[in-house]
Amino acid sequence: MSKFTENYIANFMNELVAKNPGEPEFHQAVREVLESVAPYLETSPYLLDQKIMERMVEPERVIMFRVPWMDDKGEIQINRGYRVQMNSAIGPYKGGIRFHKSVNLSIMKFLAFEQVYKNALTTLPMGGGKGGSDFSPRGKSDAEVMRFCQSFMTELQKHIGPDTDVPAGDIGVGGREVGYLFGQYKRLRDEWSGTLTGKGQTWGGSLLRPEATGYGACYFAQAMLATRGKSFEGQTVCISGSGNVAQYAAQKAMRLGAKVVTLSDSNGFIYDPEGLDEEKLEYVFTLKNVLRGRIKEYADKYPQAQYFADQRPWGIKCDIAMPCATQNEIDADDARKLVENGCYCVTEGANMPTTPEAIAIFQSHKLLYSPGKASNAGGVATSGLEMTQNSIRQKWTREEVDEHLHRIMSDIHDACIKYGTEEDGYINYVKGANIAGFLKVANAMVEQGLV
Ligand code: NDP
Ligand code: 2IT
Repeated sequence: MSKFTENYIANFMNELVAKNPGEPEFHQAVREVLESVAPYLETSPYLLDQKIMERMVEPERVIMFRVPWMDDKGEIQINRGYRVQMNSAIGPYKGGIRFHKSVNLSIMKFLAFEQVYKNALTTLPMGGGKGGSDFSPRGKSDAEVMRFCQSFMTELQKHIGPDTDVPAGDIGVGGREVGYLFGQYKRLRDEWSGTLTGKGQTWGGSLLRPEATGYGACYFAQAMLATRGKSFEGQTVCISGSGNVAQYAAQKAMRLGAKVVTLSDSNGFIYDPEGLDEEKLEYVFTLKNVLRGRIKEYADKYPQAQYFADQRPWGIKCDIAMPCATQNEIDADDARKLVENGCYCVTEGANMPTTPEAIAIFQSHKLLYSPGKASNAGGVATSGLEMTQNSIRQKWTREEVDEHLHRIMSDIHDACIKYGTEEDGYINYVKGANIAGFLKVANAMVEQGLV
């Protein structure tokens, strides 16, 4: 790295931290992009003069609002709602909504920032945004979740629309929540439009949207593995999380011939040395999506599996790791364990699950390592396909959607190779994804003038 680039990054980060204090996740996400993009900027004084990176880290708009609701006991509850509309250069703001007790402005901004580059990589015309609340649906009744969603949407609906901003799911927001949010939106606006994605199959949802993030991550992993003449066949896979992304990553990896041996939640993980099969996975779907239970119960049902409380799955020997739970869930110690145990491919289903120190370990050991903004883009891409279907008032078949999804993941992989291949032939997927996403958005911003 040249002295110029080093100074540029240092000054940029000092200003960013001073201007956005107390937002460590946002700082982390920006630094990662900046480290990829700054050397490129040095060769492009025009983009430097245009202050494109400085503009990109300033959200176009941040909406923060009170969400009052009443619980089943008649007690008043107050949560905080957010929508960060980060960048609309290449299309309407697009990105999920997260309901989790840890949600704060830093997490919203890091997710919205990553979403801008991810959406650009999908090849579809979508800008980047993210929203959510510090409300946790866990342990709440359906009626409480509905009342919360209705209160949340009563405010949010003022700021979104099919050509303005199109939210979807993320942690804590699945089919049930999208349903309640959409119902309230439709009632207040008196319009039926594709303003949310991840909708139900009978009311505008795209086939394969529930599966898309996990499946897309596996398609991306297939492309990564193919660069080394490998495939999922016969490989042992560790997956974290047991929600939407983890469930479908497990299903696809398994169907591609892999042995999936772990799943987790925020209380611990299960290790099934025999691997998941269709029946066990069906149980996980029911346990998590219908009974809303905990992954611990898997080990009660299948005694050959072990449950490890308060631990993450990265100490289990595997060939391929797919973090599909949350940010910063693989730290340097976890990374060292994975490398020591022979893991050679890490494909992120979650957003920013690997700390910078852990990424450095993977890359120095030349692992196949892909950042979420590349490998989990299948979810938002299929949301984009849902928007298209809603606009043209059609519903595509599963095969049609799957074909688009395959093509998009393969195009993202090609973009990573184009911008991320290093002199020794190693594909730096972080660099490739960041530069490819950045260039598309940067050029659109330049062409649209100083807005
Ligand atoms: P879900 O709510 O369906 O599942 C989340 C899973 O992760 C649960 O098993 C949850 O366990 C676990 N988890 C959540 N927070 C933590 C935590 N702090 N520590 C440990 N485990 C945790 O969410 P999704 O599957 O949709 O999302 C998972 C990841 O994928 C997130 O990073 C999300 O941003 C990303 N993503 C999601 C997409 C989508 O289409 N849904 C698209 C692209 C990325 P518990 O029940 O204990 O909370
Ligand atoms: O992080 C993500 O890409 C998502 N949560 C999906 C967003 C979307 O609009 O489908």
